[in-house]
Parts: sequence; structure tokens; C-alpha cells
Amino acid sequence: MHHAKLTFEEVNVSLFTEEGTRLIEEWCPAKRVPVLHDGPLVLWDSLAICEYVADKATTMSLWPERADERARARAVSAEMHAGFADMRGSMPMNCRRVVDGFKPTLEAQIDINRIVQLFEDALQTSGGPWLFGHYTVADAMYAPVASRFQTYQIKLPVLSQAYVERTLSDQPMQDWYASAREETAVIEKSEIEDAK
Ligand SMILES: N[C@@H](CCC(=O)N[C@@H](CS)C(=O)NCC(=O)O)C(=O)O
Repeated sequence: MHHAKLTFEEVNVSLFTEEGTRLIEEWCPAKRVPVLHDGPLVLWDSLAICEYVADKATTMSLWPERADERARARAVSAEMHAGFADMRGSMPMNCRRVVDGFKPTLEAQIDINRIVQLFEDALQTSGGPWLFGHYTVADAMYAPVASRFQTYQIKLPVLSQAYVERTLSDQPMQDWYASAREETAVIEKSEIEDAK
């Protein structure tokens, strides 16, 4: 939404707290975040939100222009949305941490390998700097992955590493990190210990 220069108000929901649970129940029929409210429309799924934001964007296109590239960007986005459960489960996003000596499980490593293959393929085909050249929904979908790769210090090939750094230095992401640093809430299950 920042990339599309849309005006919106963000409500911070502290997950797994009494107040957070109350807010989610009030705002989202699926009892999950993110949820987008636009007038009477309540949209409770991240990929559906991205599609809606892309429809609303007038200053730029949030999908590639060419139909074949758009189809690939949708497949890449859907793969993130529906997949990588092992990586997502064992490497929770925690943008306030850098974990030392982290060793992914075999299953998480298989997810990481597939993501790297997908990054390298998209970046080589498009020439970068984003997965499909200019910024698209696919990049938004993989922003939490870039954050995880930094948190767990995952070694990456050059192109993928440059892409992760670009994602993390993108202004909306920098602003997000700055807000996160000001938060004090801790989700215990997302605090992975450093290796001894
Ligand atoms: N399919 C949903 C999944 C959303 C989801 O699992 N959100 C998590 C945070 S990333 C959540 O709301 N967890 C709160 C809970 O489980 O109570 C989407 O991508 O929008």
C-alpha cells in the first residue's frame, strides 16, 4: 500500500494478548491478521488484500505488465501464501532479533532451497532489482522471508543476498522495522535461542 501511495491507517494488534484477541474478534471474521477494512468491505486474507490493493493502485502497477510474467508472479505469490510451512513454523518472523548459530531443520532447509531457486530464477529472468523488474505483489509476499533470512543468518547466493538486502533497505520496510523496535511486546514462541 505504501508502494502504491494509497492512504491508509494502520492498527497495531498485539497477537496472543487479551486486548489483541478482542480486537481481532471485533475486526476479522477469520480471527487472523492482516485484515483490511475499506468502507463496508472487510477483507481478511493477505493475498486477496494484495489483489485488491493492486486493483486500487493508480500510480503504479503492482503486477507485471505482460500476461505471462503476471501469471508467474501470481504463482510465486501463491507458492508463498500456501507453502513453506516448515520454514515458517520453525523460523518465526522476528525482526527485532538476529539469531546466532541457527541450523534449519532438514524440512526448513528444503523450503529455503526452493525459495532460493525461485529468487534466482526470477531475478535472472527479470534482471532485477525486484523479482519481476519493478516492485510487485510478489516482493511484498516475500518481504517476511527476507526478514527471516536476516534473522537466522541464512547463507545465500549473491543475487538472492542482494535481493534480501534490497527488500530490507526498502523505505516501507525500514519504517516497519523502526516501528517494531519501539514495541515492547514479546511473543515467547517466536524467540528462538542462539546456539550454545
Ligand atoms: N491466510 C491468512 C493467514 C493469516 C495468519 O495466519 N495470520 C497470523 C499472523 S501472521 C495470525 O493472525 N495469527 C493469530 C492467531 O493465530 O491467533 C493470510 O495470509 O492472510
